[in-house]
Amino acid sequence: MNTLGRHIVVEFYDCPAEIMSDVSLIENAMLTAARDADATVINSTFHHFSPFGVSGVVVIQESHLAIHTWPEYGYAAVDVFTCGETVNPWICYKSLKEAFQAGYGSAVEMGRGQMDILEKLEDYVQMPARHPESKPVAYHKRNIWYTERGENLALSLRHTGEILYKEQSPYQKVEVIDTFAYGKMLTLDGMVMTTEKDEYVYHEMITHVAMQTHTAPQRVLIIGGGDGGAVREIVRYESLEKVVMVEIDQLVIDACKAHLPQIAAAFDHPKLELHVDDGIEYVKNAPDESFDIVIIDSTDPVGPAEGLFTDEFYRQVHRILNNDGIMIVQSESPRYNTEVFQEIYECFRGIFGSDQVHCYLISVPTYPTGNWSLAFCAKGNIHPLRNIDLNKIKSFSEKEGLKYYNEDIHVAAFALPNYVRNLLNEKVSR
Ligand code: SPD
Repeated sequence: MNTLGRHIVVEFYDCPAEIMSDVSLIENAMLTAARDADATVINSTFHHFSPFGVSGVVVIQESHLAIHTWPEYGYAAVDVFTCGETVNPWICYKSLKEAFQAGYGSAVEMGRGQMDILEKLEDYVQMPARHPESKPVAYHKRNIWYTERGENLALSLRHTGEILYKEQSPYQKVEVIDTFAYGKMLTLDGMVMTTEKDEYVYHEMITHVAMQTHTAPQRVLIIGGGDGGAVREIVRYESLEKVVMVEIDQLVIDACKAHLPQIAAAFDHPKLELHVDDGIEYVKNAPDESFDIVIIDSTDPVGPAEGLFTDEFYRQVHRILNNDGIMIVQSESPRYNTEVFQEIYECFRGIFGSDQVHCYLISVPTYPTGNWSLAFCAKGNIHPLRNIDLNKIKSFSEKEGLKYYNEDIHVAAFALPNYVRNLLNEKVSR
């Protein structure tokens, strides 16, 4: 066949799901396939669409290799297009079938650009050659993206392609990847939990707002928070007698100790009592009025954290709080998780009383929409804006060298835009 190029359209079936969702492995396999066929790689772009598959393209001097995977079906759709005499696309087919451990594969070949019917444009003399044989390629630019994908919105971060930690625990998939914009990042079941560069916003705000409002917190309980960021903030307080942390997943702790040591910085602190256990059970069995502050630093309400977003659980937390106790809950995004957001505030009010529940906002760029909320629920009459000493907060923030929390932020965080007030049906009474 006398054609400009050869295009093979390939199906790979029965591939292991772990391979079909491993963006680094797939990128490497595609690059190896290109090189096996003696193609010259120009660049590559790969995306991992967590929780689904991988898509990517390797641009070669002789055209391209492209892939889309469906891990849930063990399936990959691949196409390999090569121009010129030197590169045989079937070498790529063989190489990829092996790398993907495909049970079976099939392919059809099309000749592209039938020379018999193509006519060279006489007046197009300036056009550069499509694939100048001799031009050396200086470098191969990798472009690998991690994407947390929701139903209608996705957040992508470019990363190095090195997966620093990847384990399936009995509860979830735990990964640490190295992103260019936000440093090392912990993900659980494909959802971003924390990153080196913006973690301080969340961890300072989930802890200090309550710690500064309470007069002298001595006993603090953290449910979840396995990365250690909340503990690191709590142990800054001299009044603290003990902080109990109950994290269900040992692998989250291991991954963070190994790869995010500046977040997991206080696991050896003498005031920390660490339980690798189910937080729901721990709270159910804890004595009445045994904590000053309880912090629910959970994942989103899917998977192991689902039971933490229930009326029954919050009632138990209310029971174990001292009379002037405070519960802080990561309460999702009012913009993104609107339904859950409304439901849990309704629930908090039913348990703590309408005037005892206050929503405050933080800005976490690596969470969907960046617009995140925390709930301040007081068992007694403590109020996050009336019971604070701004000078004390100022000097604490300065002494500790905090990066986000200060006396102005404490107050400003409780200012809610109208759309959030409306979601909460908030009657403004300050
Ligand atoms: N969608 C992300 C919500 C994550 C909240 N918890 C993060 C844990 C950080 N310690």
